[in-house]
Amino acid sequence: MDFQKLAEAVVEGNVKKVKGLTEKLLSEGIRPDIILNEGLLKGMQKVSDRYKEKDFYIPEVLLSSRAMQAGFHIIKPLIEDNSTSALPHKVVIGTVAGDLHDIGKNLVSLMLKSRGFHVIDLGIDVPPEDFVEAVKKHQPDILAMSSLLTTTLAIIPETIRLLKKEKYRDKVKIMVGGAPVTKDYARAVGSDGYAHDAINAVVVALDLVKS
Ligand code: B1M
Repeated sequence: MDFQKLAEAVVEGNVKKVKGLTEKLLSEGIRPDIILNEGLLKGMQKVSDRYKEKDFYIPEVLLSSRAMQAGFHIIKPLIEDNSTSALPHKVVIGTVAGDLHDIGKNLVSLMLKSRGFHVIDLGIDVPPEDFVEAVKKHQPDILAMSSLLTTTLAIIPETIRLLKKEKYRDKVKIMVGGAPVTKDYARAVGSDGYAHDAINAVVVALDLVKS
């Protein structure tokens, strides 16, 4: 099974193999979003599990991330080209201040683009002031914040407070996610939506722009 081989190549951190298998699957007519979910993401999930079990350490994780990104870069333009851009909706997205994790945020961004959202990505380590400035400047339908560290979770309510202070809270829907974020936390801090993964993020975003 090539999906399994691709996931294994991500786990091995084998850039060459990941590129080769991604291209092979594409040449067989497999849809890029399926390659992403069934191969690259499955591999990254295994890496996360092995890291949790202390079977993998940061250097291995970084090698796997690099291999995953190599496949991701091949399919990214295809997913973006396929996007209908039929939705007039805008999303400003970023990883909160103090947090440098961007693999999950990039996937959420890509999946949103693939469904036609116009995504403005502020990158990593984004302070509340920059989120608020971006909301003022781009007037998005959704502000999407990703946090992977419990130590940076508080940036989410801080940003919401600043939006309120600047009288912009009711002009934008807020969606949050990332490993330590839960539905209860999302509700407690006053966000409008929570998604546990990139696929679900699209469902939640579509729901938010409807309401
Ligand atoms: Co770090 N790290 N890391 N790390 N890292 C975690 C997050 C950790 C859980 C590992 C652990 O200890 N078990 C832990 C956080 C503990 C905590 O606070 N609860 C941790 C730590 C502690 C750290 C450092 C502090 C380590 C250190 O230096 N001592 C340090 C912090 C640096 C910083 O940010 N200031 C650090 C550094 C790093 C690397 C740089 C080495 C690397 C990041 C590389 C990069 O992102 N460019 C890294 C990695 C890779 C991980 C793990 C192993 C994997 C994260 C990942 O990319 N997963 C992670 C362990 C784990 O999660 N089990 C860990 C794959 C990705 C597809 O999943 O990011 O969860 P994820 O995204 C998902 C969903 O969460 C969701 O959709 C995504 C796709 O399905 N989602 C959203 C994410 N954002 C969303 C936003 C949404 C909706 C859904 O709406 C807005």
